[in-house]
Amino acid sequence: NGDPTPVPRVAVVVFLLKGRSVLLGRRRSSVGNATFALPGGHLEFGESFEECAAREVKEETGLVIGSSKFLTVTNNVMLEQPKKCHYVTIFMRAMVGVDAVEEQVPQNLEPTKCDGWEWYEWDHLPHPLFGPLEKMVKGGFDPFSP
Ligand code: 8DG
Ligand code: MG
Ligand code: MG
Repeated sequence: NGDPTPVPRVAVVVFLLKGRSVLLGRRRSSVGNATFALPGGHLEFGESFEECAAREVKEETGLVIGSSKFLTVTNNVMLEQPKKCHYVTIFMRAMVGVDAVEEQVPQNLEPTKCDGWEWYEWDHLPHPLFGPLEKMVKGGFDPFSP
């Protein structure tokens, strides 16, 4: 396509945990369309991972997270997508109802990018999951473990 030379980008995504559930939304995107993914987006110039996590969660779901912690990072080369891309993805974890306002309800603030946010039990995840997330789940990654 007519894009300039592609480069890897940095994404920050958030495992929002509530009990044994995690918040997922079905994507509307040229990358991972119709797959279930975490809230998150691109790291902006000058941001910390924590700032990016809080901003993206707020922009996409309206939820306010008090703080978040770094979990892991993965390298995601997605050349089979309609839009080829390469992301270094930072995974953060945050709780809702613990260090933030209790029982906040997620809103779908970007309906052109997402079908809506729902809590899913970790042991009964929906599918298909977005590739980078699928890879972690298959590898046995557990966002609940300390
Ligand atoms: P922005 O303009 O708000 O910064 O970007 P966005 O529209 O929110 O970007 P995004 O596609 O939601 O996230 C950026 C990239 O992060 C995405 O294209 C690929 C990577 N990514 C993963 N795993 C996940 C995930 O579980 N959820 C989200 N949202 N992005 C993910 O590698
Ligand atoms: Mg975003
Ligand atoms: Mg996003």
